[in-house]
Amino acid sequence: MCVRVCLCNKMTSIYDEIPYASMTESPQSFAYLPLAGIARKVYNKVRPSSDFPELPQPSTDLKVLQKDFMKYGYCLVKDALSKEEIEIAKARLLDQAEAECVAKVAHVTPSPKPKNASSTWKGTRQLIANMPAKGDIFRKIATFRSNNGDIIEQLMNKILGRSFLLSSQHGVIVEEGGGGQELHQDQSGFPFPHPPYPLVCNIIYMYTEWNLENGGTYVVPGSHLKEGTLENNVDPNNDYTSMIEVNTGVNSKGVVALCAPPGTCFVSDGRVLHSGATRRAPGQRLGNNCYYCHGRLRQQENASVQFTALEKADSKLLKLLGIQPKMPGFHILSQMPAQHNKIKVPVEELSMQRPSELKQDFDWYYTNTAKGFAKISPDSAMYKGPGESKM
Ligand SMILES: O=C(O)CCC(=O)C(=O)O
Ligand SMILES: [Fe+2]
Repeated sequence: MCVRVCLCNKMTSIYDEIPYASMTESPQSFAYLPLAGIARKVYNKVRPSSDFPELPQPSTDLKVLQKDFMKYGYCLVKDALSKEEIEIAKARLLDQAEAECVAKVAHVTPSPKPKNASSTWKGTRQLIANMPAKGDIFRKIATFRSNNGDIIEQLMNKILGRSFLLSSQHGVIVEEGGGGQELHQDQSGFPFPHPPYPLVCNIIYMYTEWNLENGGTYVVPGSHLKEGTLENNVDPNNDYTSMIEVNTGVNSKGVVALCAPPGTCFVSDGRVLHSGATRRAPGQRLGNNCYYCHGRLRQQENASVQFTALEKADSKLLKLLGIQPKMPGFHILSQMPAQHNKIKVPVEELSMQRPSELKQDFDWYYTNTAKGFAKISPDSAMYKGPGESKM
């Protein structure tokens, strides 16, 4: 006789309810990785990566780059940008950034001002979003046509497979006192457990020198894998304070600030722990991020809504944006998205040389993004109230 049926009608089984939503929204997800405040706590202990000659050095040797990437979760490509490309990128970035501030469509995040702030202290980090629409040099970088772009593209094909996409491309300007972030994984939006390979790969192109004083990116070298294995190391149940402060094995360096000359790019495994670092020196840290994702994932910037300079994109860029099919089986993406036509005045290439452009009634003014930035940085962002667009 079946005891379970006779004794109680309330017997439960694992098949009674669908549990998956609660698994992704519970302490398994990003917000619950216990990393908040750690970057601040170790601020005075961070050492420059140049103290450790065994850590990745800028290289163009594909064998060295692969080995560094596997062991430390990142590698540094030497002369990713030529000297001439750096100057062009810097000039376009600074012009676009200033024009966005004057037009009040800028993404500026200020940090709280410390009591002993120097006279040059600005404490801001400005993000210049949707870069493929904002200059030839940025399109060149995103499509691996810069100086050593071919080496970077070979790495990318090995890391994410040939169908990878450009998830977002943005410029970053860090002023003295700005740029600090919490330690994170770039693929942290994905619920745990993660698969045993990176889902995303962020590349940071350095237009100025990266070092401890200049706000060189903080990295925990080797934090992506359990030492000597291909198993993921980052897990919500880890004790991160002791991992970063006690430090054993490949993680013995704790948090380091990347040191590398202008023109270098940092190619990172989406699982390695890192963060933007507070710039301690006067002046600006200039660069841009190209954040690529696996071809089966949703992109961070929705190209069909935000990438509006389509006529300037060649076939290679359209494929990276997911607008033209990159691999067989993706033909569904080959039509122009309807949403694209709804934007009337997009924020594209703006310049201080063309002041009349800055007075347009940008759709951006009516977005939730504008609402957020106008609140924290009203000098460089304006909100005109809810409109149709919700970027
Ligand atoms: O700006 C940096 O150095 C790092 C930025 C970063 O990690 C991010 O935006 O995800
Ligand atoms: Fe990041």
